[in-house]
Amino acid sequence: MLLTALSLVTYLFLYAPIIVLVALSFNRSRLSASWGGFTLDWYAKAASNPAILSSLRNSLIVAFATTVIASVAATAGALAFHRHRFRQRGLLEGLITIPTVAPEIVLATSMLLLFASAGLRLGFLTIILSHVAFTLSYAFVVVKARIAGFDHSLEEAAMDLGAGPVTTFFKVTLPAILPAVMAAALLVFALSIDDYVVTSFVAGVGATTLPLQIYSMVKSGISPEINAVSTVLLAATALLLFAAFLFEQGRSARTAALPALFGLALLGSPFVLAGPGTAGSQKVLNLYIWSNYIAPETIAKFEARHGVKVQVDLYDSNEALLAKLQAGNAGYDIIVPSDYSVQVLIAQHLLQPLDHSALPNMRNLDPGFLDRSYDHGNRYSVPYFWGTTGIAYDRTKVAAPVDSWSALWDPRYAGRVLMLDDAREAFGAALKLRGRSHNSTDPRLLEAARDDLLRQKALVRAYNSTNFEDVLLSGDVWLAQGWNGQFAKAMDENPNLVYVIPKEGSTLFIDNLAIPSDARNRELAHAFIDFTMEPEIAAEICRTMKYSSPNQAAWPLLPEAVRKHTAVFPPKEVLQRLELLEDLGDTTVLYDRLWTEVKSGR
Ligand code: N2P
Repeated sequence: MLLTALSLVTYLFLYAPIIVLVALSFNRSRLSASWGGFTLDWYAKAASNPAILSSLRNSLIVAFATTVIASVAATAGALAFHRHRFRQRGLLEGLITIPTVAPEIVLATSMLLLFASAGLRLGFLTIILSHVAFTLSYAFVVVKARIAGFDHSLEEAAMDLGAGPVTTFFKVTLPAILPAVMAAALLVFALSIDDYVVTSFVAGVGATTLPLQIYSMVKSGISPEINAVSTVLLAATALLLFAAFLFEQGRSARTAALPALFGLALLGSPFVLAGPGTAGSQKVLNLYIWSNYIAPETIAKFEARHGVKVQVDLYDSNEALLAKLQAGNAGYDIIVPSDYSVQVLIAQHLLQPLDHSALPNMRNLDPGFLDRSYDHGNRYSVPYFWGTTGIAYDRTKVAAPVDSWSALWDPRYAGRVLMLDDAREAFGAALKLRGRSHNSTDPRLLEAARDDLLRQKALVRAYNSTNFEDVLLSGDVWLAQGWNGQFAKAMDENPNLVYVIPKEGSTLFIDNLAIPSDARNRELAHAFIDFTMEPEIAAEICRTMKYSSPNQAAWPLLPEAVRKHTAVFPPKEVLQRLELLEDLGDTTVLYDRLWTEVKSGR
């Protein structure tokens, strides 16, 4: 009795999340909290989403290539071990299987390092190579187990009767071990199609696979569309693995192939639904930009005008951007570094000089944002957005008006505080509260700031630089450190939200468009930069994202509500309290270390 109950609970524990996911994929309501009736709409929507389709296509290309290479290699290897006795056989066999137990994150890091040092550009090739590397061992184990009982004398008999080695292989050996090879192939396919960790390291641009696409969509909120895609992926992998199991059990090829065919058909079905014309060989501009920094409609305008495709990848911190570029071969054509990161990238020769003659719309920019210390003469960068870091709070929940960073350390708000997941901004707040500059480099002072942040941690509900404004809107937190544009949007949704720049001062940021030194589409990149500086486009970008526009020709085109929004364009006296973050050189390492201590400490 007890045992039955325990097993029930265990199964529920294992499968409840999946059941919820599948159920929600059929939920008419967008909100996961309420059931709005049955619908297949989310499946239709997912099947007509070009980003999902192209990532699925990429995943299928990778999985097929990986399957062929890994199965052939694993079969050859397994046969070799089966046939020949040689010294160190046990050791060598062990070495092949180690990747099945090695931590995936280690495999991922080492592949990335290897590719970077070999100068390989990240893309399809690197994904396929890595997938082969980690699936090969699984395939080897499966084939080897199955051919253990394979009788060598059959091959000898065939040879004796005059068959050459090739004929013997195809007429005798292969048919005998085929079930094992099929089982291995299906396993490899299933492993490859849903891999995230390794792929995220070695993907580069233009080769986004389905799992990467799903994750990047989740970052901007879980939509039922994702539930639908995940359900399809889940069903397809389950069918493939079931087929692999049947092959391994030695069921007839027909029985075993059936679920496999169903699984593959499921993965192919979106293309049938979407009809022809989704594939294309257009030119692609690879844009790496902050999340919440450009609207799809703006991208669509550029694509239509130039007949190109813009592939957008998102990040949420300068450190993530720098890491990606420093790893090399990222393949982006345009990036959007903040002030101090422009300085770092120039020093490391990771940017290429801009051709000002291809950027006539630069004349629309407010000269106050040009020729700044991080890039004199704007040789490498042009301002795209500027903005502020501040605190937004819900005045129905936070009684006293907030005017200081100390509010984020106030025990009354325990569990209701959100901080940016950003070393420079979090330390910036702590340093300002101590009356010091957020560009301080004194180790003693920084350690004190770390202790402040550790103390604050008991009150912090979340560190979040992605959708901090949503967390505030949902009521999960009452006060949040964050960037002005997303807060300005949230304030339009909830008039009880207030945005303040603390009296101790805060960050002014200027985020810039720049072209990495290894960018391939130099000309198109310039066209894009110039496009964003057209008055109408700059106005659209500012109106939709609510970060502050450095484009003075766009200001008259902005709706009054945006022009007068104090969170978007702060008054002069507030501006005086702001300063830019600067590149701190060697001290950056110290910030990294202390920030890790804050995040991992208690
Ligand atoms: C957009 C973040 C604003 C950029 N999500 C801060 N430099």
